[in-house]
Amino acid sequence: MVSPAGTSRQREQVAIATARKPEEKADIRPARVASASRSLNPYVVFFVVVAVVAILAVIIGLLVYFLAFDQKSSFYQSSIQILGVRYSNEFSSPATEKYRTLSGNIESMITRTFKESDLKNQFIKSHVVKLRQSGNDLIADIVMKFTFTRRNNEASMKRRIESILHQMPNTSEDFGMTPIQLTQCGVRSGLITLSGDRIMGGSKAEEGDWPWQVSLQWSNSHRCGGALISNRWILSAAHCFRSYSEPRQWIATFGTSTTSPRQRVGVMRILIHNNYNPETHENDIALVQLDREVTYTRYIHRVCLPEANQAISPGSTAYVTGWGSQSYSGSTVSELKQAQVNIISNNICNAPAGYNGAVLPGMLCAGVPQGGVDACQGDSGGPLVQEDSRQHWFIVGIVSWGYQCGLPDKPGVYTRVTAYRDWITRQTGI
Ligand code: 4AZ
Repeated sequence: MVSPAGTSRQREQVAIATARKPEEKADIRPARVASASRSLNPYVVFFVVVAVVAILAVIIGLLVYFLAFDQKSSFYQSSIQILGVRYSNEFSSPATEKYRTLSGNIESMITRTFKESDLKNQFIKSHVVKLRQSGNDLIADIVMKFTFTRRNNEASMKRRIESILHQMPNTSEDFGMTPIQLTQCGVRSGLITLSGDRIMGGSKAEEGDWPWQVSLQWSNSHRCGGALISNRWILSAAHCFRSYSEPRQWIATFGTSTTSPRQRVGVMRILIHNNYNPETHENDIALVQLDREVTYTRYIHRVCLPEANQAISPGSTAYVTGWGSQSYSGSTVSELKQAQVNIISNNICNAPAGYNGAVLPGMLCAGVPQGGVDACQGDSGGPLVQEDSRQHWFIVGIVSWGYQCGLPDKPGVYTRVTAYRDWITRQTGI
């Protein structure tokens, strides 16, 4: 039996034991305090909190961006039958008044319908690409532009667009609708910042304003301009290739800078008009076939070709673009330039003080009465373009010749593209 007091030896042991206890406690306590302060290091805690907050912010930011702001443009093509309008030949060319009026009405009707629908915020615009005949009926091929966020499902958007189109008045069912890549000619994508400055000392062209402009380079140096008329063909001047007819030595570059172009494509074939006459400059036209298809972008795109019978009115505005010199015998420039000129009738251009009869029917004059605004050396082969009332750009001239540059009564002379429209079709099928 052990009494509470115990023996003296027991007491001694107890005394030793109790005497040791404070020491044991002293051993343990500092160790505990040390491990607690390591796990709660304020710097580590701060770092962890900041990292978690930053990761959460990035995740929330990405979610908001993808759900709300990551918009993309989509183009849809459809065909609608216009009820109550019979097809006639006057609808066959976009240049006719009837075509323009009806297209404008159809576009307004589509715009009104979508602006009153639940896609009013997504609808951007519509455009009639073609009016055509189906039996006695008139069919309008249309393209519509929408912006959707990426989370919008393509198939469901298509269904919503289709159902809205079906509600349109005076139209019959559409004939299937497909998302498309924009392939229209003569449409500009950049901001339109035209000015009337000359090429000689003139204004810099903005990216996307003249997306059909091509630089034709021989041994990697700019020689002539050209205009993209399809993803394989460039329209240019015959005189550019007179002494330089080997296609493999040529390349075509796209974009406004010749030193850092957006695309470079090799040349496969050069077709010079058989009746090109260097003395009279007659038939100064050539076609350049690329060795691969150029990729259309908002900065690289084809220009429209005019109809053979399309009227080019004297006095109307046109633009000429190129990397040519800014004074006669000057050097070419590396950034594309633009100049606004006016069409001059062949009669006026052939006056004795002018070219005195040297301007032939397959040619076209453009300039300004007082001179100073003109194409010049290095602009040759490049396009002279005009805009129609529906903001489509047509190539009406090819820079060909002139007496020096920018002199009064000596405007630029261009190959008249309408006169060669059928030749172009025969050579290219376009
Ligand atoms: C040339 O030599 C040239 N002013 C081009 C255009 C004009 C004159 C000369 C028109 O390439």
